[in-house]
Amino acid sequence: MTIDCREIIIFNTRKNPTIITLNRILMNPIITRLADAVEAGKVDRNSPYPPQLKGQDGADELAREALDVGVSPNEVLTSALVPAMDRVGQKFSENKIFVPQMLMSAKAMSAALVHLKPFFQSGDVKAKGTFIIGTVKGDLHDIGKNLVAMMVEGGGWSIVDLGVDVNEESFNRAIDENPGAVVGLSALLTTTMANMENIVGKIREVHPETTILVGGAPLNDEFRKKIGADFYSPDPRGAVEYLKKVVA
Ligand code: B1M
Repeated sequence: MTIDCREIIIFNTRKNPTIITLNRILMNPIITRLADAVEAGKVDRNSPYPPQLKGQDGADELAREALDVGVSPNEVLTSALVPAMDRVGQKFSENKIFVPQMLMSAKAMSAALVHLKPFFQSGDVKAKGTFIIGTVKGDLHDIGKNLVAMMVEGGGWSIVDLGVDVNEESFNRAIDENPGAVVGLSALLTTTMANMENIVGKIREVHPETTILVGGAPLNDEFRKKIGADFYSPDPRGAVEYLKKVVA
């Protein structure tokens, strides 16, 4: 059986999710090109890596182009950038790529995120409160943390971004300097989940009233309960929704 684009659109109206995804890819080849650029670690046209893509557009130009032709920022994120990083992680697990390649993909994703940032920021007055965020001690992964910060800022919060590899003293100092702030901790490694537990404990000792939100791929709600944090969100949207309830 052959399928052409029209048949795919007909399936699409019947809300078959697989076909909708296929349809999107067909309708927006830019999404596929962007995902490929991130997976290959091609940051921008001038970047020499990878040599086989020399002179071609990278994540920087392709993300801009995708938005310019009307692909929604959310689509750019969920259909191109996040799946590309998942494939990078998969290849790393299979020893098909190594840390330097993973780092180049992260740089490419960050270059694309620069273009998404204005769309995730509403321009609201930052009046809802202060959100302190950091990736916990021992952990250098910052893309998920940056996305959460971007979207929470878009939800009307002032952000204090402590960066990566953040210890308990830095979190507690930031709370001293921003009384009443909500704190968000990110961890991407199973090994740094233990550091997260320790940091939450130390924050609770010094600032027992602080609302603490945790997230990151290896976490779940059971772990959140075990370490005594207030909320676990698997994604930035959940964090934003929770924060709305905090100020309600
Ligand atoms: Co690393 N790494 N990495 N890495 N890396 C992972 C996480 C891994 C799963 C890859 C794999 O093996 N398949 C694996 C962890 C295994 C484990 O412990 N379970 C791994 C490893 C092993 C390592 C090293 C140990 C490798 C080594 O050196 N041998 C090393 C550790 C360094 C360190 O931190 N001390 C390492 C290093 C790196 C780079 C530096 C090269 C680079 C990070 C660069 C950077 O961040 N600037 C890197 C990358 C890029 C990855 C993968 C491929 C992609 C991570 C990412 O950015 N994803 C990752 C594999 C994967 O995730 N599939 C992998 C995209 C991002 C949007 O998703 O970060 O999950 P994520 O964030 C999500 C949610 O988790 C959530 O929202 C985000 C958006 O949906 N979220 C929150 C995150 N924080 C939140 C906080 C919240 C709420 C939601 O509230 C506060």
